[in-house]
Amino acid sequence: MPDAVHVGSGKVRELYALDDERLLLVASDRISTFDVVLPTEVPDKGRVLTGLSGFWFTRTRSIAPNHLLGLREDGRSTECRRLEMLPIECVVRGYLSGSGWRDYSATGAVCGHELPAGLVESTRLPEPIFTPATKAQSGHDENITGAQAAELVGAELYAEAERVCLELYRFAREYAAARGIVIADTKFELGLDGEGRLVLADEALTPDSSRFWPADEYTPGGPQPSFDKQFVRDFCEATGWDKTYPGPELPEEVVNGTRARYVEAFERLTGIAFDDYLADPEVVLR
Ligand code: Q0N
Repeated sequence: MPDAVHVGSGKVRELYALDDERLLLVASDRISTFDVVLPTEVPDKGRVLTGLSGFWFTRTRSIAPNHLLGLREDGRSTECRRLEMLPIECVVRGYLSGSGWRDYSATGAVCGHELPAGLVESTRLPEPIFTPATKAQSGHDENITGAQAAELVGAELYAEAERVCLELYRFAREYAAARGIVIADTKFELGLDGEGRLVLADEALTPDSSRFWPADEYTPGGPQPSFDKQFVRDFCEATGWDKTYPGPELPEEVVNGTRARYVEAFERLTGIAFDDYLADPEVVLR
């Protein structure tokens, strides 16, 4: 891409500057598990995530403005507005899992939210909670309290971020539940535009930025299978891999099964055939 300057890298995405006001967010087919990017790609994974984000951006515009300007023909590239990003990860949890479950088990609270005693892993919380985290440059994001997050971004902006993120999550989880997918939790990235408005950025409400669980298998009291990555996790566990770099190559049947799960999540949530998305990515924006 001769006209785009590379400005950032995530584990599976790349960010390019198109000009002073516009960025290009490109989702690769790379997949990570246990925090390691594997040497084998899952074909079309980046397109599924890009299409799903575009779908949600279009349907949540009345809750919050977002950075999306358009999708490219390749189906994996989002043209977006360049924002001033907030220095916090905006996590919403509707279920007790991952670091939320670990923190609750150790302290009875998650990011300062005191929860009832005796909750089991993966339980649905009485109300979704906003649990901000710091953006770690390398390694793991660290959960912080609302008070700490408010110090980083200011009390007014923090309160607005919490309100918007809870509303986005509630909307998406209800939508997804009706289509057989539990969105257990999700991470949003917010930024400010030139007028100081809070804007939803990055990818949103995808299986990479959220925990998706198959609703028909939901059983509180332990960890839940991942809607998208369970074949990968099971395979990796069975190899005896120590979960440090490099990870194992994935066999064809694991790649194919995983690709099918990503496509299934896309089709269930959007109601759009994935082939129709490939033919014209902007179908998700209508
Ligand atoms: C931005 N990140 C974090 C891609 C994902 N619209 C924007 N304006 C300014 N900055 C950003 C966005 C967006 N989206 C978001 N970093 C910069 C996630 N990145 C990490 C690199 O790969």
